[in-house]
Amino acid sequence: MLLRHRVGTLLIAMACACASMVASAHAILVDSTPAPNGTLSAGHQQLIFKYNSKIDQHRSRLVLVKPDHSETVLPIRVGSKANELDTSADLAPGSYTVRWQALALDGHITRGDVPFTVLARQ
Ligand SMILES: [Cu+2]
Repeated sequence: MLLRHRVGTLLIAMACACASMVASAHAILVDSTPAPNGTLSAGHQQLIFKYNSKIDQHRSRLVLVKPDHSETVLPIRVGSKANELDTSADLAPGSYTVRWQALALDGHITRGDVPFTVLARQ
């Protein structure tokens, strides 16, 4: 009777630990270049999106929304850090957004927008 009770308690404790591990494996954007609402100079620029966990770079997506609202899928650089989506783009002055979609290793997809402004080179 006592043993059965202990096993039950142990299983509940393991389930909780597992659930919190899954929750923390979601890909959350922790840093980016450009920063949200930040600026970049016009020209060929590296764009870097850094997450709190490893992500599947082959099944994640970066879409650049240009000042005219047209959308371009940006090629994600293979071989970058496992917790980053890296790309580059030729940028003219104007208002842009990168629409990111990241697949974490737990199979969950998170999405977000990083709006930024490209300024003419001084
Ligand atoms: Cu998840």
